[in-house]
Amino acid sequence: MALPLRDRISIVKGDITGMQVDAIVNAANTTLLGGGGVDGAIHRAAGPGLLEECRGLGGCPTGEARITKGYNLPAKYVIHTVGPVYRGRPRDAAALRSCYRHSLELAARHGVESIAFPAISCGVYGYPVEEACRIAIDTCLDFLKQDEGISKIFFVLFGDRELEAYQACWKDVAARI
Ligand code: AR6
Repeated sequence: MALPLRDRISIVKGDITGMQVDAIVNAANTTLLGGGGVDGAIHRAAGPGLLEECRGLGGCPTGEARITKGYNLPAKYVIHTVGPVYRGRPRDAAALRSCYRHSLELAARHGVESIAFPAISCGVYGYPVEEACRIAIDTCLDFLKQDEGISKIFFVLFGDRELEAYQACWKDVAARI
């Protein structure tokens, strides 16, 4: 039987590249050819095979997701998604929601049971973490309600500010489920 909904989401501090999960999500750009932030960290830890496979994907539009193998990472897969550059428009929120949904759909199609997300768009792309984490948590929770294949979602936060924002939001949401 599936875990209760509230036990299927965990918020942790750390480096996503070390996560022992079936899939980690990369906050990439539309080229999928690497960059700074979490994207750089994932490519460094995975090794050159990841960039090689990414070259064959031909990029990815904002709000969509693509899957590759994990190479030298503990995770079997990397799901690359492209978050919006934040400009405060309603379509930024829609694009961010779409990143989480597409990543989860792709994960489910590959039999992923555990998945870890970074704070997509909350670094270079400038999305305010207090707004982004609400979208992340709500979208993931909605997905878990209708899909029992993914048993566990981790939100892996690098900085204290992001961690505190996610924890506060999760406390609020979890009290109502
Ligand atoms: N583990 C977990 N989180 C991390 C790690 C890590 N190892 N490193 C950074 N973060 P960003 P974006 C956090 O800028 O805003 C890249 O160059 C970081 O503290 O990585 O979606 C891409 O190629 C922040 O909270 O991604 C794109 O061009 C969060 O990850 C662009 O940046 C996301 O920050 C994408 O920008």
